Amino acid sequence: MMYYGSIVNETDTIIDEVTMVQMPVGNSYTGLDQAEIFCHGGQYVLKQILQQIYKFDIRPAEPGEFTRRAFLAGRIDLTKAEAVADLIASKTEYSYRSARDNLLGELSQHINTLRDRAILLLAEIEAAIDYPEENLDISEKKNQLESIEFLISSIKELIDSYKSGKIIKEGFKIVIAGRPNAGKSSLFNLLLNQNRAIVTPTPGTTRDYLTEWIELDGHAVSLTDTAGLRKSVSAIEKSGQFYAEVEMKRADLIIWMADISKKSWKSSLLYDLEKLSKFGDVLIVLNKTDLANKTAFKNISSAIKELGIYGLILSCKTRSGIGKLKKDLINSINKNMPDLTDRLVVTSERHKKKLTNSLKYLKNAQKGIQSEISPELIAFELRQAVNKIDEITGRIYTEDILDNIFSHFCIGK
Ligand SMILES: Nc1nc2c(ncn2[C@@H]2O[C@H](COP(=O)(O)OP(=O)(O)OP(=O)(O)O)[C@@H](O)[C@H]2O)c(=O)[nH]1
Ligand SMILES: [Mg+2]
Repeated sequence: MMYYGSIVNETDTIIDEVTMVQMPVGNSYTGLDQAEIFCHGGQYVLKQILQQIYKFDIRPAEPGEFTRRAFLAGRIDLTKAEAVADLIASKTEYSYRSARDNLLGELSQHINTLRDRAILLLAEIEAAIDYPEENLDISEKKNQLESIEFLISSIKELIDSYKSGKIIKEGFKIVIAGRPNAGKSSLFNLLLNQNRAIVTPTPGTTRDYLTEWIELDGHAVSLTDTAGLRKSVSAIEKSGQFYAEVEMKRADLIIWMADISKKSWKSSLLYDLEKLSKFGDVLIVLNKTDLANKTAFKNISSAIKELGIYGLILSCKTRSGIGKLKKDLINSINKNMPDLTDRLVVTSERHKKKLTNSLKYLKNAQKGIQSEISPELIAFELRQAVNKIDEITGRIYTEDILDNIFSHFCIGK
């Protein structure tokens, strides 16, 4: 019910004309008795109304407290509460869709189905504890193994989906790296369509790393320009290089740029390729090809063959190769993002951790069933697996878990 009226101070002077809505237990966001006042915006009006309200036993909400109360009142489970924050933070169609689906309960439904299955199995195994004289027959053992295999593969599938889930939530991370002066900042600016990073002919221009968001084919991409990597440099540059390597480790894809106008580019690249093997996906880009004449160009092609690499030929100066580069980047993103239309994707690192823990216990239980160890021990492992699942939906929680989750919310949510 919406009411119209005024808010008055202690001397009955009207502070503001307002509307107010009252939401009873069970019909509010928090699930508790709740009221909302709609006053005119403006700092001073708000301050005066709050002053009146604080005279009662009322205080401002902590970050995420409304959602936390909704969880504690049993209106939503923890995955739905977390989805509220994800929905607010979502930047792209994909991240919006996955947050919305989780808010509507897709993840909790799926998790609860798995939980029911695990509880059923647990009950069967516990029954064997009560009747130790009865031996497990072969078909029972087969059924139990089938159940646990189903649970293991379902949970593995969820864990695997986090690779795409992380990209959905945090964007696809591309890091441009290479030796000094290779043209990294030039490429960064080109992809950004903006002169964001300083470009000069002096090697070692970029000292810090720079990150900006771009959109490629509807995907949110975070693009990072880094300091050139080389030996014997100043302390500032060394620090820049340290962060360059940290960023490279976190990248979903590294664009490694080589400057083919340097005489020794081939041997340098050969050396660098070995160092790059410890990182994930790398796209080798051969830059400054505008400086190569016909013979030099042939040499590049034969060098690519010799090194056994896929080298993208580029000139930041003439922009030749940029279209191809963008296509390659989009392919690389799509490779990491399978068709998500009808798939459940885990986007939360917390959920992934709990699932990984649960999987560990399920595997122990599986071994236990296979080797027919005492049912008490199998039941113990299985119960632990269920507990970990319950921590995802919040059937089991501690104040610490809640503090951690809700501290990331903003005030008023
Ligand atoms: N001819 C030619 N020059 C280029 C090309 N790309 C970059 N340059 C020039 O190469 C120099 C270095 O370019 P940057 O983009 O600053 O290189 P960087 O890799 O960021 O260098 P550091 O930050 O020092 O590691 C500048 O003078 C650029 O104008 C290219 O495709 N062709
Ligand atoms: Mg630079």
